[in-house]
Amino acid sequence: MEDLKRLERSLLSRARRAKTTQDVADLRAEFLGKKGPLGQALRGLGELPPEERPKLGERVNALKAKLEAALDEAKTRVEQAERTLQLAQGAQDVTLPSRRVVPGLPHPLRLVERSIIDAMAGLGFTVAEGPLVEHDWYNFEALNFPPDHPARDAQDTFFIDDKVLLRTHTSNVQIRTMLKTKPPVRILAPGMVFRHDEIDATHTPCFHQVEGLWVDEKVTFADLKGVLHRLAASLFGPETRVRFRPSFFPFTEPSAEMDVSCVICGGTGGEGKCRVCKGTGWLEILGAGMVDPAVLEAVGYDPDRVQGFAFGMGVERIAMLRWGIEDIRLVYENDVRFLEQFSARVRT
Ligand code: 2U9
Repeated sequence: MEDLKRLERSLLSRARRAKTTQDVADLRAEFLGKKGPLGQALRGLGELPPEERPKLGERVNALKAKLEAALDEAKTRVEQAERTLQLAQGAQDVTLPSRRVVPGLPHPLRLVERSIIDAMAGLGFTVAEGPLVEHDWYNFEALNFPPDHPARDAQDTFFIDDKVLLRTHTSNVQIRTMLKTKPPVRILAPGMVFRHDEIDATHTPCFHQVEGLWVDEKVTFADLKGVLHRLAASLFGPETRVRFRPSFFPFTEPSAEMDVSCVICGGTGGEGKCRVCKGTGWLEILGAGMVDPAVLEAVGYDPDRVQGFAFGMGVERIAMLRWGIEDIRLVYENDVRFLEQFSARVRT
């Protein structure tokens, strides 16, 4: 017992004097290892008279626990000391100017999408979203596409299987919205769409659209013209003039294409030489029309009670016209020298 007391005092004092994590690890191996003093003491139990063995065994185990606790404490202490020393040696100069933070910028496509939404929000349009992977019914059938329409061909549309495809326009969003809401409906459907196109200066297989839909009891073609003229003025400036030409879409009747006076030559055609409008003075920016009664019927609306107009435009096309971008691929290459041109960087 006396030996154990002495052993305890000496080992605890050595633990207290440990200076490094290595010291603590060495002491742990020395004290608690098989060949250490405790192991020896336990082995020595056999030589004692049987009645003394339990008491001594208990003492040795208690000492073992005490040493473990002392070594844990020593470990925490030296680790903290080592960390303090490290910090002092490699002290940070907090007055050193930091590296310039380069803030992100909105992508030009986002800027166009945002300006369309902002212009239309003032007229009561809200934004709706829907799936990019869609069933044929929401993308074609409900929109009055006949079964043999060329857009329904694998040449033009990415099919996942017979009936599931990547949406070719955002019109599936208006269909889904009308199915779950009663009229009136006044929504914008911005988002990504997919068409099986060869890549060139004006086509990519994935592009963006903003479509709009306004259905109510008395929405007329005059409303369509007024709303879309306002949108054009918001996007291209208050002087912008518009004209409507007849067109055809399966989902609208009558249908029209809207042109704006050229953003570059102001509609003069630049003596027939304007590079952007090819001398015509006009730029086609969107398609529109009165929603076909067959489409209203497909979503359970009564075409004798409600009517409305819809429109659609390509976001890339608007961006290219607005900034005179000649090749759509630039918009997807993510070259910062290109992207930085579309809004003033916040200087830090
Ligand atoms: C519903 C009913 C009608 C959306 C419309 C257009 C005309 C149109 C093109 C513009 C350029 C597509 O990106 S583009 O190639 N879009 O010309 N889109 S009317 O009509 C709808 C939509 C939903 C329920």
